[in-house]
Amino acid sequence: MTKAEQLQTVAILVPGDFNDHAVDRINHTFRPVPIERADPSLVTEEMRSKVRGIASFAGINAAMMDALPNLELIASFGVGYDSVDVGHAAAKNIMVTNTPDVLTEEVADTAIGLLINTIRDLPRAETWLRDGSWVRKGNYPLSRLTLRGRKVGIFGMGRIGQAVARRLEAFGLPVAYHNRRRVEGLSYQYHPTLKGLAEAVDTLISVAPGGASTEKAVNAEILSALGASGVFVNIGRGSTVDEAALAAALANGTIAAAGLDVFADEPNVPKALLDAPNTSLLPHVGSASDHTRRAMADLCVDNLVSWFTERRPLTPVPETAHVKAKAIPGKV
Ligand code: NAP
Ligand code: 8YV
Repeated sequence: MTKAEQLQTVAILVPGDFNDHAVDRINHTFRPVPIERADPSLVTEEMRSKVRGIASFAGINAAMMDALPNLELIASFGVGYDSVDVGHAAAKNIMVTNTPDVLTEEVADTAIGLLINTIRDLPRAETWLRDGSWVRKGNYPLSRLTLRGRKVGIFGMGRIGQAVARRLEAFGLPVAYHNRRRVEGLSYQYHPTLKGLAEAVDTLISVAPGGASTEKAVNAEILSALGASGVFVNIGRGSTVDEAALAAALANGTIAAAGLDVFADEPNVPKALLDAPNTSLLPHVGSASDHTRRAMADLCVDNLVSWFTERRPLTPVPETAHVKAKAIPGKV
């Protein structure tokens, strides 16, 4: 058998409604195994004995990994992988890959769009034009807020955070940041605590990953430190925010406005945030262009191809970078 013929025998589980381009490539390269969702109760005996890889948007928990004893690789679609139990994967010698870099500039563009929508009220101004208010009532009211004179803090100065910061430099705005560690070679002001950052700026952009270490990190104390002219933008993960505290801060004037692309329980958005006049909301579209989703799909599938031909991943997550592929005699 040629390598390509051998690859067509490798069973890859594809939960739910996956990216079309990724599905196309998996169908042509591997033996695709669709499943309604990543739920161990839906795993058949056939899947249990055959599946060696998963390509997934969705979270993969420990029970799902345990239901697939021959699982070698989880190729996660997206850079954030908080919904995959990577600790369990590492303990079971299962490799996890993600799709960094190829989406960085797109997500940074979206963050800037959301920031401007939030501050200058552009979505509501467009509605004013479209619903005839411009003709009936006259000019749209002046925006209460402006980007001019703002100081911006970035929570999560990684790949995307730095791409956002580069854009803000071009806007003439000073940038500071908080990470657990200072980033070598960056001249932006570093704050060792999120509270210190929030006190020093009036505009906080979160690009931090989800997970235990950031759970509800943006809470009432941080919002109060941001202050009454404060604007909060979240393009990272919804779990990093205490949404009840955010809704209260928006309602009582603790901060001025918020722009959110991500939510704690997607696609459900708390009514208080939907109803607030000072929010700008997007349905998790940070990377959602054909161009960028295709690049993510290619990297997701290239990880599968590399693992099952070269026996190494292209973009492993740090927690499983040490995992080595087992040699399977006579097989890819
Ligand atoms: P990255 O390069 O790994 O950057 C993450 C940054 O967050 C790092 O600088 C890291 O620095 C910091 N960080 C991590 N845990 C922290 C903690 N507990 N406290 C403070 N800082 C912490 O990742 P990226 O490629 O920029 O992506 C960032 C996140 O954006 C993803 O994980 C994902 O959740 C989100 N995202 C959203 C969309 C969207 O559509 N809205 C699209 C893509 C990505 P330290 O390790 O030094 O703390
Ligand atoms: C995707 C994202 O929408 O990469 C991420 O972490 O949040 C987005 O790019 C998501 O991963 C699709 O599943």
